Amino acid sequence: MGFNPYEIRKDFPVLERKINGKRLVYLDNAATSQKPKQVIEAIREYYEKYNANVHRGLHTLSQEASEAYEKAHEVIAKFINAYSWEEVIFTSNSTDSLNIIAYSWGLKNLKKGDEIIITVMEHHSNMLPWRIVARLTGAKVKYIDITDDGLLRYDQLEEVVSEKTKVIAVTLMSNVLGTINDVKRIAKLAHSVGAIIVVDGAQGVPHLPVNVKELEIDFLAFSGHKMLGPTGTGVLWGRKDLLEEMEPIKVGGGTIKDVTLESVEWHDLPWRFEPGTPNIAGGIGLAVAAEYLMRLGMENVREHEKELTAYTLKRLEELGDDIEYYGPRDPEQKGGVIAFNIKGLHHHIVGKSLDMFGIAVRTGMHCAHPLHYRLGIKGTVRASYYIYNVKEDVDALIDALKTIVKLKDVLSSTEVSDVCTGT
Ligand code: C6P
Repeated sequence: MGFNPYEIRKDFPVLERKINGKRLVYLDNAATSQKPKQVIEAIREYYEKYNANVHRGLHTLSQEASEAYEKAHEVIAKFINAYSWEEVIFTSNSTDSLNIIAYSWGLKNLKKGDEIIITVMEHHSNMLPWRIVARLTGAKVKYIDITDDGLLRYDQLEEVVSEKTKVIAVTLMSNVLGTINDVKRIAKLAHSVGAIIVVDGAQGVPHLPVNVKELEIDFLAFSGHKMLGPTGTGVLWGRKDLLEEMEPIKVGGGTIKDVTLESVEWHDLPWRFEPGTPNIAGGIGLAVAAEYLMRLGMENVREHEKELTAYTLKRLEELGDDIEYYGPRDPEQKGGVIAFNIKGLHHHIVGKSLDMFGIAVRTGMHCAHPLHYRLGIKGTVRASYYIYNVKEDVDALIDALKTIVKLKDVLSSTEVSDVCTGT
């Protein structure tokens, strides 16, 4: 399959929808992506033809479901170039994966005096678990700042890393700034002091080619639902030697080889970390999503989004002083995530107004409150791209923003509470 976003769009039934009488322009991909008909069909087929529990039955349906579910792990291993499918653990989302790493690895390996390094651009899901584990173990959390351009302060990171550092937890790509972090460089730094690196790939994995061997990282978390897969799917990848040393924190059915009243023998990888009946349909759907992306080629996905980002940044200039945007200006250093504000208008008012034009964006603090406080702002409007977005979507966004700017006086008198009840 060559990379043609206009052809790709045909696989996404939801894109045919009209919102407020306008063509749907879906620019909320960083929150969750749309699903192609191939994924929807795979889930439907599972439920219609071989729905059964996995690893718990000798009957045909259970065997078929188990085989498809196991194969799904192999597909994901291929997608990120893991050493083995046994290192691929299916979870419910990135948050779940990051919590498992922080608790399972952290509680066993951290103690008073140790240091955990994270960055101010982290999503709460790669910040709060570490803070709790630090509190439980007596370890200390240290934060790395960003530059005015929204890039990671590598100089500060190099200063802070020491023999006390036991883990560096960092996002591959910021869900607000779009900043792509050099995790290979950070991995080298971590390993130079005997620490591990945990990479939050929630935004990076769906949009960039990711090769865990090449990056030389230790753990990677990502969400299936942000990469064309079903909601309720996520992945935790970890180096086998590290996973083998870890105790599962969520235990019960499926996690054991044997249990007596006195002892327990954990199951092989990855099952020891997949307690209870898993999201079988979700896992099967996720593998189809990964296959779809592999057919497109992740280099092509990245290239396409880079073009859209460069085009957006250029066109945003037409809004002059009315717009303020955050994060790197160079599309080489940035994924397809553009967070901005229209001066004098609350972000929620802008977001709700864009919806009137059929344009779906996210507004608020995007589960990255400390980053917004660091930027000195209370929220942003965020447009984020994926494989089915086209230049016409960017044009629709810019045209709508121009109209919104023209209507600024009227819109600024709207009560924010009339359009939004949350943050
Ligand atoms: N960010 C956004 O709109 P979950 O929700 O568990 O699938 O992913 C959590 C997560 C972790 N790290 C990063 C960098 C993320 O962007 C996200 C999810 C969504 O920005 C929903 S808050």
